[in-house]
Amino acid sequence: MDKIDISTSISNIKLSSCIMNASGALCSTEIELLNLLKSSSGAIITKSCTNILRKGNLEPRYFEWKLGSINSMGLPNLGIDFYLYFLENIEFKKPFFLSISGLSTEENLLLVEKSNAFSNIDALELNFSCPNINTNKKILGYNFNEISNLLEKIFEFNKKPVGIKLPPYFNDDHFNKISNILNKFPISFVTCINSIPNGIFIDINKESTVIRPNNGFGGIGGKIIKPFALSNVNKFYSLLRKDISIIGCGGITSGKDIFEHILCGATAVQVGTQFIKEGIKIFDRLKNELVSFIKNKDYSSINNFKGNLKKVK
Ligand code: RRO
Repeated sequence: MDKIDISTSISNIKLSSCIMNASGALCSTEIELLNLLKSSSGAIITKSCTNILRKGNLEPRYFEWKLGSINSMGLPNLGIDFYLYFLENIEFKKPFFLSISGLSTEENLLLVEKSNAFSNIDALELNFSCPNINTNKKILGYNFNEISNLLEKIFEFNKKPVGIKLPPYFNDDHFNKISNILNKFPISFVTCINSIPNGIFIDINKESTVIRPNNGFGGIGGKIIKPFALSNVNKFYSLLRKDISIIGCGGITSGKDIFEHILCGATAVQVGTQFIKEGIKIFDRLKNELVSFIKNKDYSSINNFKGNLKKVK
């Protein structure tokens, strides 16, 4: 049997498989992270963290149905020190990404500074797109001036590979503006997309919302958001510098979905809702499905078709 190569690299970080978890999905506690370390995911990313532990929003705060999920978790996490020290006495062989989500410029700078002192952290994913915090304020990813100022400050001292978790964008003006900013900084990757903000899901029997926080409004993930994830991956593939990798995230439930993300330009993919639904065995299943799909297409590596999406003429 010919070997199908689904390994990939982001900056100089090598992933044996291009499939990993999405931040927020079963990656908050020691047990969850140890499970991921043992799994066949190509890398691991943590739940977005803040400087101090947060309990998050009141429950119920997560709900899933056939086509997707809605959440308003409110950034529950164990605090950055837990994620930094958790790795200290553990032998591990795969890349470890730390997701950070400070609630102010000062906090973000502190989180970047702290993580720079830990050689076990391979890369940072700056979460600029949490839909459930300060819902009366703009999501950072939609505040272009603030992003520019924050990145300016971070790159005055940061030495780690940095990526940005972006919210979904829906018009060319936004795609162009954010791309122009990101292209000015030595970032290694973007991850797109975070959940689509301010959705609502209704329990028809109870005639009620299904999550408690924020009057039932929350971020939408899962199958239903795939067309928007793919469009964002593909737009950024054409607009960003070629040395900026794209991690596709949104709507992945099968090997075919991963193929589509890579065809749009993704270098790796993250799985959130379906990982929560299916558990840790998902990484073996997706890997097998992707390898079979690639083989049937007569390709031998993800690089044979990455970014080759054809457009109807
Ligand atoms: O914790 C959350 O409410 C949350 C975060 Br930080 C995020 O980035 N995306 C999301 O859907 N939920």
